[in-house]
Amino acid sequence: MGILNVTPDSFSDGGVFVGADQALAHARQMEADGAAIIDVGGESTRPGSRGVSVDEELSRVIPVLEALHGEVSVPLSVDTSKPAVMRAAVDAGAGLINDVMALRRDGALAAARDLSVPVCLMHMQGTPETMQDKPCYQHVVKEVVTFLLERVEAAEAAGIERCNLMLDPGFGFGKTDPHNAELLKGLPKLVGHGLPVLAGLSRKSLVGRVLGRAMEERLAGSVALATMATMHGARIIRAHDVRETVDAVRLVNYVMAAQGA
Ligand code: 9MG
Repeated sequence: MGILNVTPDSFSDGGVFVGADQALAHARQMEADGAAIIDVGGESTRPGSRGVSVDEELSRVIPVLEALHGEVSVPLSVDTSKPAVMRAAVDAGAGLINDVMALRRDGALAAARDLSVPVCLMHMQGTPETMQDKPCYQHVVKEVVTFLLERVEAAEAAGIERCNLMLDPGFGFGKTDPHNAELLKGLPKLVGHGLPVLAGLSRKSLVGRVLGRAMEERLAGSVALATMATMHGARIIRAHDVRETVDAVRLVNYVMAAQGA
């Protein structure tokens, strides 16, 4: 899943891809590099960020989805937790919803049910503005798995088909570095519940803090973590550096599938 942030303050793109033309060029490059999904987001969810209004988010995301629709052949995903944005985005060509709030906003379950597209349910403790203040868990893996299974139950109760759900532990969303490490080691416990698991570790603070790397120096660390997530069963890797990440995932898959010579 290639990341296409269309926010002026985005986590690592710094607003470079804000215009629809630049967004299309970047999406085409990610597709050529092997992305199977392009995830378009108009609201930053980096630690400390504040939300934007529905109108602001719509004005960022919809022109980009319209520009991409029919021009790239891989499915488009919309990274949003707002029901109105979900509805308009699917209307504009998005075929997947990536919700960092796991459909907890009012009206989000109903929107996802009506739209009948696949949804990624992500775990987050707190909100982006405050989530890194004091993340706290007794058993991070158990708590994240329990939360996600409860969201699956809520989604199914609302009429969303189980086959349309995927799960994401939300690396960096209300987690310390040790929490993120535990979650990555414990990923098979989430994978074991049978739904596809998405992992997003690309350029995250974990890489920066552990290795002492600035944002633009996190490629090797991000690919290492993507490799580990794939080996632990993640089926979708959300990444900025698509070509390098796809190479790593393809090699893991090759080695895992190889039979004894
Ligand atoms: C929008 N966004 C930022 N980081 C993410 C992650 O790790 N997973 C998902 N699903 N979305 C993310």
